Amino acid sequence: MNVSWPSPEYDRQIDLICDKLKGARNIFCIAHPYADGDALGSQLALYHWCLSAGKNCVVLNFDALPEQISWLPGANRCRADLPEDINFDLAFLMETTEARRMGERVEFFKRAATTVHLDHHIGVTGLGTINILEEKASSTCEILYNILERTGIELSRDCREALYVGIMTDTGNFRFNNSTPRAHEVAARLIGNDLVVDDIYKIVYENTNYLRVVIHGTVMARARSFNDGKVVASWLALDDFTRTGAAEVDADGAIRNLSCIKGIEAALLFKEVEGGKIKVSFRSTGQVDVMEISRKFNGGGHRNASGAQIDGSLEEVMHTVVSAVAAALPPGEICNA
Ligand SMILES: [Mn+2]
Repeated sequence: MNVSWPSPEYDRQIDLICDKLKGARNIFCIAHPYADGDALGSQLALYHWCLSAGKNCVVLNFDALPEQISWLPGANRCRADLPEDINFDLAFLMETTEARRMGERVEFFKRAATTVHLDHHIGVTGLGTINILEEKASSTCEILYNILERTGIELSRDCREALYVGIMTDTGNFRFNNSTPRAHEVAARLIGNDLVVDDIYKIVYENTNYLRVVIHGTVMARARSFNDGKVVASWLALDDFTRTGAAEVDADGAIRNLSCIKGIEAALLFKEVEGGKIKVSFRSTGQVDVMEISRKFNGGGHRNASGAQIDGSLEEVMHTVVSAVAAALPPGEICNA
């Protein structure tokens, strides 16, 4: 059910889940593939609540955890199977917008007598016997906080830390529009007097590696400006990776250093990959619909962030794509690409 906080109906759903939690003996939880801070944070918060409440909780996860979140207390308790000899009273599905991405996870989910689906996206409805899908919540962790604090059991430090990391990462460290007063209020209560937020920030966001810094530096050093600074582009050749030893994944996020330049409309990063192909990342800061442009090159994405893979040399592809972006600039701009 799609309900909003605060409302009597929302309270009713929360109370219902609290009753199920208190009555349950064996609980398990599952989240979307390649867990992020919110998915894993909500699973581990539930795990730590269960520890405090004297309940058995299995945290299911089938993938390797990214370093930014694998340090969370309890992350080493994740497992890829459910014990066959246990009857589960209750299961939680955290954050599942696309059922087709879930594979066998949905089957696992249905193995409990009562199933609860929590999400702050309205994607698939009706997966659980109880569902709280609330778009106004900053994160799944914010919804889970509303439930756990209502149980009356004091939230342990580990539980609060997991919830905090979920809210922090989903709000981009409290920068995005979903950093609502409610998200801040919940974060304040989670911090209490014992979470050290700068330590958490550093381990999540300032835990980079040397090669990543080198490859991002190459992207920044090569930045070229077009159309009076409205378009900024940079590139990486195959040789940049062999020369430095950096992996392609190290270049992830490098386009952000370009898209935060004042006054630009679009940022582009061209990355040569094997077989004479160029991966292009597009970012728009406002009016240019980069999804539309990337579609012309058989790519896709969102209005403000998209990508495509194009055959050709770096030089040819850069020229073609920069021209296409220049042509899509708001009226009054001169194309000099
Ligand atoms: Mn989320």
